[in-house]
Formats: sequence, structure tokens, C-alpha cells
Amino acid sequence: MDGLRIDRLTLRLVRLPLVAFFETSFGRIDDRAFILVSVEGGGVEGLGECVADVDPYYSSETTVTAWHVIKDFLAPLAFGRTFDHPRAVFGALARVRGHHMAKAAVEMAAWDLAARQQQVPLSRLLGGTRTEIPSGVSIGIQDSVAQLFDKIATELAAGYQRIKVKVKPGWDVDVVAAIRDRFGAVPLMVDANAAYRPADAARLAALDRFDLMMIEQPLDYEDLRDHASLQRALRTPICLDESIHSVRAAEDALAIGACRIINIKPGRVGGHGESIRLHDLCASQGIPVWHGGMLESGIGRAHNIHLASLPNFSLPGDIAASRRYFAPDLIEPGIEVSASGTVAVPTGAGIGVHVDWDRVKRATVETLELRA
Ligand code: OSB
Ligand code: MG
Repeated sequence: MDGLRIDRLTLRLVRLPLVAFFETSFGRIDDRAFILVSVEGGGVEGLGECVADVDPYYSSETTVTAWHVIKDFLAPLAFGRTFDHPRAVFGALARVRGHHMAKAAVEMAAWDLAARQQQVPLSRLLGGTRTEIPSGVSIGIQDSVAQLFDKIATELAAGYQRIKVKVKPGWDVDVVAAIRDRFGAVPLMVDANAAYRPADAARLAALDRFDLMMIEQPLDYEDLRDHASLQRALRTPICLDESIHSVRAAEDALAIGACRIINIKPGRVGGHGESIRLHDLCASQGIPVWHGGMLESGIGRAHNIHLASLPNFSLPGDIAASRRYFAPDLIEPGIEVSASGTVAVPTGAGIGVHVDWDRVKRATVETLELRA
């Protein structure tokens, strides 16, 4: 390969209605707006999806900040240079602090571009070893326990390998107890999206008796020390999501025992290169990882599937079928889950999915083309 050059970068703000509302401890949403990034080099195009949402609740980034940072800072840094490998892109953007979701969208598009130029599946370039990945589902807070039971029954029947339910104070211990009563020993975990305070430790310890696979991000995203104290008080493993905004944050968390499992989302840490470093760090310390989700369209979802084919992604991820999110998705055919709860890693070049550009066009609210 003669190296990777980016001659053109196109931003598209896309809005798609969700098949069903999604509610977490920070609120309910009915649609998803996100930025698609396409990069062109040598007549080949690579695609990335920025996971920043319209509001700064999961992370401080939004669609508006990501658009601004990519247009005014990241694109100028990426243009006019030759990268030996897409791994070099994150470092080239290092002058910009933070903004990992914006950086990841550009970086991941560059990985897709490189894989397409070399005519290999992205998983091969990333170092993936699996041909299919284990899949779980994330089920939001519902209006009633009956409605939650319906959703869980549907997803178990579809074959998913584990159920994650969102919790918050007042929708937690009783709900988990009811799930155990109704569904027995199914693989089950909860995600609090930072809804608890250290003073809630006793309430969280009340979850220990339900044999949950893990409790995801119980406390504040900046709070590693209290997670370490909480982990010492719990039998259930803590998994960190929001707190692991960089590889360095993961080193700090592991050094003090703030968690026993890590959820990897490339958008949160700055892309595939940083995700591989995080994956390898966890592997070297015997920490299992799984791939998180951000309600991606088929484009971001395909990226996630390729990344989740690396060997230490040993637990089922939040990478489910397209039809749970968007109907239709931006790709055709959509991502499917098998009866045994696995998703096949695409074998075509790059992310290996077929984008339906008519659908993208219809869902696009704003477009901006930037040239080197
Ligand atoms: O905390 O994992 C999370 C969705 C948006 C923001 C944060 C999270 C989530 C999910 C959904 O749990 C995962 C998915 O199905 O994409
Ligand atoms: Mg989470």
C-alpha cells in the first residue's frame, strides 16, 4: 500500500425514527440523529458514524459539537498528509483535546477506506479472529413491568445470549427480583448510566443476591475512586462504560480495582486504534471486555461487529439486529441475529455492508463537503 490520503470529507447529519422509544436514567428518546462521515482517497470511499447524540447527557459531545470540531479542526489536520496505516490517524488528531466521538468518526472512516483499498474485510485489518460474535440486547426502562416482561420474552425467543436492563433508583431491585421470578436463571445484567451516588451502596448491594453478570456504570462517570470502594463491597462485578473515556482512564480504573469488566465503545475512546489498545490492555490483565452499543445505524453497527471479532471480546455485546432500532436501516440487507444469538462478521471489503444511498438521502437533514 502506498499509504492513506484523504482528499475529501463529507459530513451528513441524518435523523431516523427509532422503532420503539429508548429510555435510560437520563431520559427517553424516540429518534436518533447522528453524523455520517465519508472520507475519499484515491477514488475509494470509507464510512464512519459519529455516535454523539443531540444532547450532552451520555457524554459531553453532541451532534453540533462534533460537526464543528470535525469541520474546523479534524478535517484540516487529516487533509494533506499520508498515513502509513489508519492506526496513525488518532495521533495526527492529538492536538485537539477530547472530542473522542468526533475523532472516532473520522478515524473509523479511514480504517474502512484502508480496508477497501486493500480489498480486505475490516476485521482482518483490525486483527479480528472470530467469524461470528455473541450478541445481547439492551432493554430500556419501560412504563410497566408487564411491558418489560414482553420485551424480555421477545428477545429471549429471538435467541439473544444475554439480557441487559436499564435501571435507576426506583426501577431496580424490585424489577430485577420480578425478572428472576418470571424468567429464572437467564444471563442478566443491569446498566445504571451513572444514576446512583456512593450513599446508595446498600441499595446496589441488594442486587448481589440475583447473580447478575455485572452492574454497568453505577456511579458518576468521573468517579473512579468510589467505584473502587463500591466494587470492594459488592460480589457482583462492576463494568465501566462512561468512565472509560480513554485508554489512560482504563489504566487508572484497573490500577485501583474500580471494575472487573470493561465495555468498549470505539466512539468513547477515539476510534478503532484506541479500542484495540484498550482491548489489549484488558487482555494483559485478565479483564474481559464486551462491545457496547450507541443505537447505531447499520454503518456504525458494521464497524462494531468487525471490532468485536477481536479475541478478548469474550462476553456478548450490545450489538443486536438492525430491526430492533430502525425499519428500514440505512443498509440493505440489515444486520441479522442467528437463532443461537450470534451475528456474522461481514466478509466483503471494508465494513462489508451495502449502504442504501436513497435511504441515506431521504434521512439527511444537512450535508457539507470539505476538500483538501
Ligand atoms: O449506556 O450502553 C449504554 C445507548 C445509548 C447510550 C448509552 C448506552 C446505550 C445502550 C444501548 O445501552 C445499546 C444498543 O443497543 O445500541
Ligand atoms: Mg452503558
